[in-house]
Amino acid sequence: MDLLVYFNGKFVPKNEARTSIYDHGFLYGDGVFEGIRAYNGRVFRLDEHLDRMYDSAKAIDLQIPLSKEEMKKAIVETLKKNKLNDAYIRPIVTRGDGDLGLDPRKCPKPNVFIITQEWGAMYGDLYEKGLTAVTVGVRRNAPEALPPNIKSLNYLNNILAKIEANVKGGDEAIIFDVHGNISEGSGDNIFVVKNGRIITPPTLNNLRGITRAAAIELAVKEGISVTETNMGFFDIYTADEVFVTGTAAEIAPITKIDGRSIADGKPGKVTKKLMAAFKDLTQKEGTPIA
Ligand code: PXG
Repeated sequence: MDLLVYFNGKFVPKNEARTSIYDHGFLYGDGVFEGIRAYNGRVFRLDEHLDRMYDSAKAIDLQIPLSKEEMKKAIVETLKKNKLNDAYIRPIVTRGDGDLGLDPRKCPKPNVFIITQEWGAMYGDLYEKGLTAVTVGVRRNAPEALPPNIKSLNYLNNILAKIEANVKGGDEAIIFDVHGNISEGSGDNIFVVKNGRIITPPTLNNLRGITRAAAIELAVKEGISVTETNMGFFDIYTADEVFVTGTAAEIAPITKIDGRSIADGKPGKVTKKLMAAFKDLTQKEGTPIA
C-alpha cells in the first residue's frame, strides 16, 4: 500500500501529493513545520510540538486553518491510516498559493500537509562510538534577523552548516552565533558536561528543542545540575562530555570535535545515563495512536 499523506483535509497517496509552484512555501520558504516522532504506538510530546508550531506560525503572522485539537486529530488519523507505530511525523503549513510577489496578502489560504513514515535510529552504531563534529564558519541566523526559535520552512542557514560539515568530514556541525557563542547543531541542540555538571546555551540563538527540554528534565530527576550559559569553542574542546539532542538524533554523544578527542574519546557516563533514561521515557510516554 502506498503511504497516505494528509493534504488540506484529504488523504492522498504520497506520489500524488503535490502543491502548486505558486505556493509561497516553495517560492519563499514561507511557512512552518515540525518534526515529531512516535514510539511504540505513542506520539512523543505531541502537545509541546504543536505549541511550538503554532508559536512559529504566530511569529510569522500565519493563521493555521486548524485548531491545535484538529491538528492533533489529523496527525493521529494519518498515523492510523498508514498503520504506523514507530514513525517520523512532519506537519507542514505553508503560506499557501499566491503569485510571484512575496507579499503574503496574495495567499488567501494556507496549505496543510502531514507526512508520516517509518523511522528508526538516525545514527546507527554511532550511539555507541560517538559522533564527530566540526565547528563551521557559517553563523546561526541572528535572532534580530530570523529568530532561530521559528521553525520555518527556510532551513538554508542550517543546510549551509551541514554542507560545511559534510565537506570537513563531520557527522554534525557546531554552529556559533555572530558573537562567537555556541548556538546549536544543524538539527539538534548541544550540551556540555564538565565536572559532573551539565551546561547548555540559553535559547535565544537556537531552537527551543523538545528533546532538549526532556533531557534537562531527566538530568534534574537524576540529581545532575543543569545551567544555561553561553559558551565558546574553549568550552567544547575542554569538556568532559558533549552530546546533542533532537527528535531525529535523540540523545547522541559527540566524541571528537575538529579532530580533537573529547576527554578519552568515548561516550561519557552522564551522556549514557541520559540516553538510557530518554529511551525509557519515549517507550512509556506519549499520545496513544490507537
Ligand atoms: N535545532 C534545530 C535547528 C532543529 O532543526 C532541533 C534543534 C532539536 O529540536 P527537537 O524539538 O527536535 O528536539 C532541531 C530539530 C531532520 C530533523 O530531518 C531535524 C530536526 C527534527 C526532526 C528531523 O534532520 N531538528
